[in-house]
Amino acid sequence: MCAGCGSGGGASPPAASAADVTVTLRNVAFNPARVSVRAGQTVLWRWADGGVPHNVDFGAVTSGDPTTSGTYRRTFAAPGSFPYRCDVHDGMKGTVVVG
Ligand SMILES: [Cu+2]
Repeated sequence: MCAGCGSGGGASPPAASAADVTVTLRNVAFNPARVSVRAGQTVLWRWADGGVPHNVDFGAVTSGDPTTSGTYRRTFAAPGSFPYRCDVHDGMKGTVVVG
């Protein structure tokens, strides 16, 4: 335990909790761009592209403003195909397929 550590540098949250699939944001791309999960499972996006800002934008749901670090997770309750993009980079797209 480290009671005095305070909020720290924001490198990574403690105990990056259960994600079923991880997508890494690197080289101005979502890696992998297409992932498949089952309904009720969680996708974790992890920023790892140095100083290049990205976000995850599903339209109605987004990770927020573009950022250069951190994580975002979303749990998909219903089956379907959910395309998303990065608001900063036109060609940076991904899809979550929920079966
Ligand atoms: Cu981007």
